[in-house]
Amino acid sequence: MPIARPEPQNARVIAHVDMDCFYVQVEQRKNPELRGLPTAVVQYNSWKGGGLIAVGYEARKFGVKRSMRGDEAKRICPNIQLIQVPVARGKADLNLYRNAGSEVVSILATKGRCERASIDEVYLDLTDAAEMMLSETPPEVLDKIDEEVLKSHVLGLHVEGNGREEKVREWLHRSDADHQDKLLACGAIIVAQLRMKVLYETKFTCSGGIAHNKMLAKLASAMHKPAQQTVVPSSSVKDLLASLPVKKMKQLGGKLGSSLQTDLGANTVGDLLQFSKEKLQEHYGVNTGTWLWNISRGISGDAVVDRLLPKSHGCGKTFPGPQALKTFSSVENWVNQLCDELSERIQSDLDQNRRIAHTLTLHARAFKENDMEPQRKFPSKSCPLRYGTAKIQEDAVKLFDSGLCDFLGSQHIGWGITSLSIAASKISDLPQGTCSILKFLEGKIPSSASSSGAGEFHKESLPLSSTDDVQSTGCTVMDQEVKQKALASEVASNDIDIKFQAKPLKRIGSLVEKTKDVGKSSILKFFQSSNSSFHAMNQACERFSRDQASSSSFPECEEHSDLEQIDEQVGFSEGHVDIDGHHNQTRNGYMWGINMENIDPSVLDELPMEIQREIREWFHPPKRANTSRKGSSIVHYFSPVKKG
Ligand code: DCP
Repeated sequence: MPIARPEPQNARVIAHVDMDCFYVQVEQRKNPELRGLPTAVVQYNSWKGGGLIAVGYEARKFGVKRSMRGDEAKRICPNIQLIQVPVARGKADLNLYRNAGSEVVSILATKGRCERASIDEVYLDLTDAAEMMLSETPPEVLDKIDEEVLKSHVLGLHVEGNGREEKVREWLHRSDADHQDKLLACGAIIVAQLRMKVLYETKFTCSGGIAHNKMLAKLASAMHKPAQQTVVPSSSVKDLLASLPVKKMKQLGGKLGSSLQTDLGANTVGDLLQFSKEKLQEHYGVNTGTWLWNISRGISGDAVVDRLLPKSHGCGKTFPGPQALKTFSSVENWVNQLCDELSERIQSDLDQNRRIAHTLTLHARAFKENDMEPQRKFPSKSCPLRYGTAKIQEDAVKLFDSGLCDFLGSQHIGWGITSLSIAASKISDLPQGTCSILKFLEGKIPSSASSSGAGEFHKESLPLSSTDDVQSTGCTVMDQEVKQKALASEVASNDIDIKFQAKPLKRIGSLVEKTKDVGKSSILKFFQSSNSSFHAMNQACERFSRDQASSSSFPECEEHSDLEQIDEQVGFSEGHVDIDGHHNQTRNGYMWGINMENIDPSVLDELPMEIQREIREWFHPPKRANTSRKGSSIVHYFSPVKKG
């Protein structure tokens, strides 16, 4: 469901940058002989020449489209070069493209807040950079303006013949322009510079949209491709939306857009202008009605969220036509393969970025033979995510079983699976201190244990090291803006089951007991002794406070009708319930269901003062505590250098 957010009072400069025919460019950089040739990237599945997933602009001139298969593309463009996506584990391996996307993001992120919205697109908030340029070197005083800036398309600027660059130069130089337009002019210069830097450093071209909000910037970036940029001054918004088909607007591609067409007779976004806010609210509820009223006027207050990494990891595989999976063992085989990849990716996210995923979701498309209820969809299922490939596989198979049960209902008939995907979502940062304490505990484990058991412990127990709940940190992973492309499936669940975390910590305890010096350690005993304290400290370490904990051996499932709906839930987890079923209050002594006063002080006394202080701050944070500050004493104290 879209969220109605008013625009902030001060004008912003927002850019949307989208790579051009991205996978094709990546392949052309890898193999420069392909440059200039009509090229497309095809899926792993080679049926009818493989489905096209990216089409280069040279091939588009021949009418080749993404919806085609390779054979058809060859018919209309015989010289087309069809490149198959890299393959691993019997399916497409997108790492090459993901990494290429990261290269671009690291360049774009240098000028302002940057939100990676998909594998090949980002939003940038360039307000500060534009304001600074305006106060130091406003465009009107610039003698020389780069050609790339002059090639910009400025909506509403009427240009005939070849005079566009001159017109754009005049527009940029206008001293009588209002502050908003002057900011956009600065934005256009900054985006052109960034795009050139991307080209210079990565050899990739991209296109950009520059406007006062994300919605308009995204619309604009797609208007002139490849390797161009489009600016949307406020005065042009009305005309832009007047002709924009509702279905082209983000969030209106589905049922809501269809309802606008059939129930209100609104075919373009501009058509909505004729309806009062009250009328739209009456039809679609207060929030959606307000949002519709806003967007028809080009109003959208969505912020650019500071996020350079994906907000979830997903991988999937389709099994079209005769390839449909019809037995449990074939499904299990593929679920295992997907889990293997997912596990590798979340582990590397953890290692490289110190981020941890909390929720595992399985989604499938299925059919029944002689179906009596063809509308019934295979429900998406979620459960708390446990680290370790075998555990993810085990849980994913159970999620599938559960989904299939619901899908079949009481019917005992044949079935087939035409697509499977799994995703790890609800990703949050690992707090520095927590990780270091776990490392510290690990460091106390004798080396014989660490070569076998400790490795396992490390993997299994890492989910314990979660950070704050999303709301209390204002964590950015919950933002709504992610295109559902190859980067990730967007899924969420609120349930985190503490039982999954208990085992690894117990294992730490038993391993630790084997060591002489650590056996005495009361902080370690603390972890293993008191059950309630154990849970509490467990949560203190993890901050995994979530709705309910289940004691069954089967992961608590959540059902979602479709991934879009799941995405909408992200970021709206309500008040949390601790493991005892009590509502947690955030950032106080009871945050994790434990009162600091209940901890035997000697438990902490063994640790150096700075570490004690940091742990105490977890329970009694100072008013402006900054738990993620750099140079955390815990991190320094237990840094790997000291460990040995
Ligand atoms: N992609 C995919 N499957 C899809 C859509 C896209 O695998 N159904 C991949 C291939 C694309 C990349 O994501 O190269 C980016 O998708 P875009 O929609 O941005 O399209 P392109 O970058 O290919 O082309 P354009 O220049 O039109 O943006």
